[in-house]
Amino acid sequence: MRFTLLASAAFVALPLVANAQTAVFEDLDLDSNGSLSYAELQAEYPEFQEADMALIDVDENQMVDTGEYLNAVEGDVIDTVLGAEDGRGGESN
Ligand SMILES: [Ca+2]
Ligand SMILES: [Ca+2]
Repeated sequence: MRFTLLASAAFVALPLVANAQTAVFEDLDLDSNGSLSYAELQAEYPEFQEADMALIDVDENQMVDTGEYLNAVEGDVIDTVLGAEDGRGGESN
């Protein structure tokens, strides 16, 4: 019984991670237009530079859509750009 519960937890874990990231995306999307502008990213991550957009904005339309954001998260691009996984609500500086 215990093994069954563990296996079930493993199966639901991945979708939950994706859902959590999608929730973060929606949180960042201040005007709810389905994509993140540089201003919206910078509002959440003050250390985010305009040049960093090129690392995330794969199709170079100056907007980060859900797929680009999830790719950046999964590829640790966000972590690399921001220098920390937990970049939210930093009190330094
Ligand atoms: Ca937006
Ligand atoms: Ca884009």
